[in-house]
Amino acid sequence: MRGRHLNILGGVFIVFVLLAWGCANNNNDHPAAGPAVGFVVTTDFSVGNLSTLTTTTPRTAVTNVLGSTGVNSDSVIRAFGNRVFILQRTGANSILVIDPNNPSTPLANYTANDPGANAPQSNPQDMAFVSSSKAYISRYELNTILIVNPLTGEQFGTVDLSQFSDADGIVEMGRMVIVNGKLYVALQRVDRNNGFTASNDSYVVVIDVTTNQVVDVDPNTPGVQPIVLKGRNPTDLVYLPSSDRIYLADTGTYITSDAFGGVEAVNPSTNATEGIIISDDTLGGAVGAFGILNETVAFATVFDENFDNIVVPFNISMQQVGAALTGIGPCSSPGTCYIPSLAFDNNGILYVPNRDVLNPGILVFNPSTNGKVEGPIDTGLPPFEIVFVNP
Ligand SMILES: [Ca+2]
Repeated sequence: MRGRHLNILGGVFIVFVLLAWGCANNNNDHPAAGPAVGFVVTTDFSVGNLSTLTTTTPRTAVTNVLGSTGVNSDSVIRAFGNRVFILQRTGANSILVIDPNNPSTPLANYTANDPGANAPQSNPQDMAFVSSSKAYISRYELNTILIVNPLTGEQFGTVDLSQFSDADGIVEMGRMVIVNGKLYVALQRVDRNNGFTASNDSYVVVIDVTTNQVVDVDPNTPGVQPIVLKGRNPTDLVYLPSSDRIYLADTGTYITSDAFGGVEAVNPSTNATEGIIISDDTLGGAVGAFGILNETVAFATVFDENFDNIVVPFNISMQQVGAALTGIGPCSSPGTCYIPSLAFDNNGILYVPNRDVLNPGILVFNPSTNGKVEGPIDTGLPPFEIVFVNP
């Protein structure tokens, strides 16, 4: 990817970068065996809604579950236990709590902003769940992580990360995961005064979920150190228990010839990065979102030379990349194929939300053959992100 796309796409590009945050493949994206149901947040970037999707052939969607109320057009979706959480980001700054057995009537809709009528917009990005009564919410416009009861929105204070900000004063926190009692938070540290460019080191900050204190990953150096990533601009993050590694999708600068993009591995047992294990050059372009099932079955969205998303399989053990999935395109016109996230259901089947302008819908792939099983499945508005829960 060349830097010229930054200029050509201008503000659209920035919106895409901000929207590209969400991805359903967190540590809770493949639930235990059972009749899982998919919950898809949809949007045309003007209005948003929720669809449900069955997970057995023929898969069928129930669209616009939230009726005329809908959701904020910039929303992502998470699941924990038997609840679904819709993070309404720019403009709404709130969390919608959904009962999978009665999704049309949300259980709660609470603010992700600080208390007070004049509190600034927080732009919630991700939730990490300690329990059904404690969760963390990362907030892109602030330097503090919010601690809440995820079901009610009761606030329990914040964790201040402002010491890790870059020159523009904001850390740009995004994806999070909890591993062995520690919360790992990706800080993009992009330069928001220059088009959100990845001109600084990006960090992963470690927080003890018992004390809510930042962990010093380098006690031999004065001060409190984060994990300094080798790559930049992490936009997705997945923890794999079998390898005990956190994998980060370093989108980098979109210029693949530099050293800042690809799949980076962090060891949570040592709180050290192992660097980029598969570069964006090898992937075929800047990486966007992950779907990682295990060390041999993994997929990434990649921006091709037209800034269209393709999906490539990769093998973490072998550090190899396979041929891009077929059956997704062709794009209706260059630059219109956008795949914001990837996810697996409880049977290890891959779901690809394809936002192509002419033919949007959920595409379903079997990772054992990489062949398309079904799709595009109409989700009403174009799909953005999907999670699976056992109602
Ligand atoms: Ca910044």
